[in-house]
Amino acid sequence: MAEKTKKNPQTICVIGLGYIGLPTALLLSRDYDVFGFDINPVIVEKINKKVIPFDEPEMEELLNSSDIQASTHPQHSDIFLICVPTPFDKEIKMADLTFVIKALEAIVPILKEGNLVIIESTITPGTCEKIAVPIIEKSGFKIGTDIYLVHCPERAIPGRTIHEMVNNDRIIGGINKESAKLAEQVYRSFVKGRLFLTTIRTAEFVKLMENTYRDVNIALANEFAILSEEMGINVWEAIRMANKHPRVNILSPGPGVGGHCIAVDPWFLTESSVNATLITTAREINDNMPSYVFSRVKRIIVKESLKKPTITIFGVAYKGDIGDVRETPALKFIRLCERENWEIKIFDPHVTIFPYPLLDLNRATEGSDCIVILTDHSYFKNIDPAILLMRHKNIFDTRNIIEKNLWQKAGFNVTIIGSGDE
Ligand code: SAJ
Repeated sequence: MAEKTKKNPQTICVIGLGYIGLPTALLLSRDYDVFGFDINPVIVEKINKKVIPFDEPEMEELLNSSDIQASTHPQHSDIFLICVPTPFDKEIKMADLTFVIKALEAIVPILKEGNLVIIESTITPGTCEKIAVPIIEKSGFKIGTDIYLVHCPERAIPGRTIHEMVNNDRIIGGINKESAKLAEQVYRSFVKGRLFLTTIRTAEFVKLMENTYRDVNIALANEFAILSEEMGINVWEAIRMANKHPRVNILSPGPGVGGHCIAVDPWFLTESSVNATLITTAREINDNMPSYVFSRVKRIIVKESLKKPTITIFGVAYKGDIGDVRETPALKFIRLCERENWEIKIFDPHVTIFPYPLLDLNRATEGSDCIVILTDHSYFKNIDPAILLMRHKNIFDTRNIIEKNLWQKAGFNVTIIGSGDE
């Protein structure tokens, strides 16, 4: 570790330099000497060469002005901050805590009395007490008196990560009050939002509640869209009207829920309980949306008698104006189209890496029979439909982002999910 030169004399080792760990490490490095540890040598090399491994507003400037050092090994420090991913085991619908466990095991040999260990990774309630404490105590130190332990779940939305890390309120759950108080000082160095201290198990639960709340509400919007189609009602107009009520705020329907959090975290609550029926149902509704979209597109294909159709997908990112494709609902939609032997062409102005070829706008639309909008990228709002050389002019919009009249004037048969006009 470099000689201590910062406002705060303590050193911090951030474990996991991904979407959360790296920006957090960079923010902390303004006041602390920060050391980054990641098992991926490519990420480590990039950081040490001042190359951002993924794009986020303000990240490049922060990295350039930071003196953070990264390595594939952990370093003796006063504070350890664990930001590794918690993948989801799809087969058994359970959190896979392997990375969190490995991160804890990696620091056990280098722990010193007085160290603070903070886990930011999303975990199932009880993980800190049942899994983290026994691992840490293998060091011979006692939790709560020799080593302090905290869970402080991350709360930053991709696309606004730095802004939210600085401005959002945070929940700090301590194994005891002393632990929470120590972590409070660390977060105070860069968080302008309020810091709320609670128990470690409550903090674990709160994180899952937040993402589950959003998932359930998106499922409700999706179910409203499906019902409105059955009833010949425009769901978008209906939601606008319902949201005029002072205590109603219905979210937007779409092609399903993606991202590494909302599409995953609710399952962490259902894994050990048979009583999470609403949460399970919401997950199933959202997971079924790509199939529902597929059935709607199929209806267009059949109605138009299109043989061997070519489908153009606008947007494979899991949400608008970002290039992140983790858990994207687009993948399931593509697989369903493939099973029908439809030709698929993809255009996404933000995504650079995807398991299927990405084309430019012209090549993706030339000779196509139907455009399907899966992501609400602002770019799609400004496309001039008159210049597209389609074989058949159909468009299905799952995000309600195009200007219907404009596309109709250009000769397109326009269908918007939940618009109830069929
Ligand atoms: N979506 C809809 N309709 C909506 C809103 C979202 O279909 O009305 C879809 C999006 O298109 C996307 C998915 O839901 O596929 C999730 O997107 P999101 O913007 O709701 O959330 P994430 O996954 O990008 O980030 C969430 C945030 N959690 C909450 O808002 C409660 C963020 O604050 C968390 O930090 C993040 O999860 C995380 O890392 O846990």
